[in-house]
Amino acid sequence: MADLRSPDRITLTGVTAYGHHGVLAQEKSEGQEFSVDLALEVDLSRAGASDDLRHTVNYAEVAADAVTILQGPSQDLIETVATQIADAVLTRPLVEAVEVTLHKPHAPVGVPFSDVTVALRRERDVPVVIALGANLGADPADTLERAVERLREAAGLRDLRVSPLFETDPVGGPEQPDYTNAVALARTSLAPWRLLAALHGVEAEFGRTREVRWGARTLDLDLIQVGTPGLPSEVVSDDPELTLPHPRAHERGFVLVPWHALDPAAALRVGDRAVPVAELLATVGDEGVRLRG
Ligand code: A4P
Ligand code: MG
Repeated sequence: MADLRSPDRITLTGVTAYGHHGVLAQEKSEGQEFSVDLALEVDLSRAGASDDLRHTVNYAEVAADAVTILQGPSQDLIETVATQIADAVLTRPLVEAVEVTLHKPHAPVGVPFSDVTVALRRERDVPVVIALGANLGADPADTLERAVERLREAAGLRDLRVSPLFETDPVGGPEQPDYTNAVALARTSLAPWRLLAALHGVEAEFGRTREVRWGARTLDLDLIQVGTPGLPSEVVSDDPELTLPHPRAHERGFVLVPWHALDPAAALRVGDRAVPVAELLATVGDEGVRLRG
């Protein structure tokens, strides 16, 4: 598989706070100083071009989160504290991985020493829902099947599962052929923005081969949902370049029917509610959406 790790990093070293972590009663009652070093793997190319703080990770907020955990409820092990810090950093959607090094320089070691640390690396791992559609080219069903294979490779998707293919009446737009649609579920470590770029890359690969002949794109890959509604992994965005959840998914049979076929327990955020896809489907109906024979 292609190496999709971002080469860019934000590092923050020596974030210090007084905490009460340790196995001994004295450590819990009196406390001591802890410090943490963080290395965040974040693609910085967009922020580098836009000069916009929303396109990167605010390191002041990350530092504040780390201090809150260092000062927070007492844990016996610094392994636990380091893991809590990693989990908190990874709730930021642009962070694809984080290395945490936690220092406890005054630990009760019993011999002269200068420092003790634990270091760990954790990757982002969130569920994603992708809708696939095609209505041009010699064989749209074959396009979708090959596109799924490219997604696995080019977008670094794990645990990829794909719905059956459906033939669907076109919704909106000019007069055009029927679509073939499917929905894929997977897990990814990519930030949503980088996943969308990977989807566009796969679209372009398929578009290029058909462009001359048909003069139109043959493959549409939409990001429907990132994370689980209501959980810290959920990403909600009103950025027009990447709106999450997809603003039209909840009213589209050609997304809801394949999604429900693949995951009958799925839910989609609509406004401030996580609504079962089955419930949305009951409203929208499955007219114009036929399982491909
Ligand atoms: N964009 C913003 N949010 C997202 C997101 N969550 N996922 C931006 C993907 N893209 C998102 O999309 C245009 C721009 O939307 C992108 O540059 C991206 O930054 P596009 O895929 O290039 O263009 P599009 O698909 O023609 O536009 P749009 O508005 O996304 O159209 P839809 O809503 O995807 O509709 N009928 C049937 N039966 N089956 C279909 O699959 N598809 C469409 C296209 C219409 N009717 C259909 C079907
Ligand atoms: Mg689209």
